[in-house]
Amino acid sequence: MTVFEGNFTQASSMKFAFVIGRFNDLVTNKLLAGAQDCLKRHGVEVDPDGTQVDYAWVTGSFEVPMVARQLALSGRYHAIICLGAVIRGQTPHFDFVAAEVAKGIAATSFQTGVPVVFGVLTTDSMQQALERAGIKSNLGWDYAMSALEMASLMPQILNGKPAALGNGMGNNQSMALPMSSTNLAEASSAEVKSPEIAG
Ligand code: INI
Repeated sequence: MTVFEGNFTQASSMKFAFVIGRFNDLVTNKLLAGAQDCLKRHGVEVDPDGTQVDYAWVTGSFEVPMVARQLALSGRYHAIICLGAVIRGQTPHFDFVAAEVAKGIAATSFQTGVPVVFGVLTTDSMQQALERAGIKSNLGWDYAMSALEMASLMPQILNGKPAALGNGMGNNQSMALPMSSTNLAEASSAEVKSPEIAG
């Protein structure tokens, strides 16, 4: 039988998109820097003027899934990395934003077949968020690693060929995109459910 496993060796032939929330950008800018560092050290040209990585800034985490979905439906990317920071305040607002962004990102990935990384911190304080965005470690790096691995895995699964036999590389040495015409059609016609509104 077959073992499918993502690797990190073909990053220079892949395309990625970031969706980044401006809300708490003290944190999200640091997550972005960590993720860019990881991609760069795996051979990805992260310059926005280059051909490998696009960047979409949105107002806050709540808006992230909508833009991630459109990017996924474009069929242009091997993986999409969503970055946000939802920090608990004095009201239940945190719970609504955190729940919707998590559900929305999961639905986007599930419906489109494009790996969409959940790089949204949900913390009780700014201190906790900063600790995870550079002070102690930078989870941005881990989110980029997840994108690289999943971007390598999905074409193998679609082609039914594990990496050793041919991992989505065509004759032109560019990595096959994960979005098949079938899941593109299904995803674009999928019912879009409105977020739940607090009663
Ligand atoms: N957006 C965040 O990304 N993080 C937060 O902590 C946050 N809080 O707590 O309010 C937040 N709110 C904004 C939200 O994402 C939307 O941008 C806004 O509601 C407009 O739709």
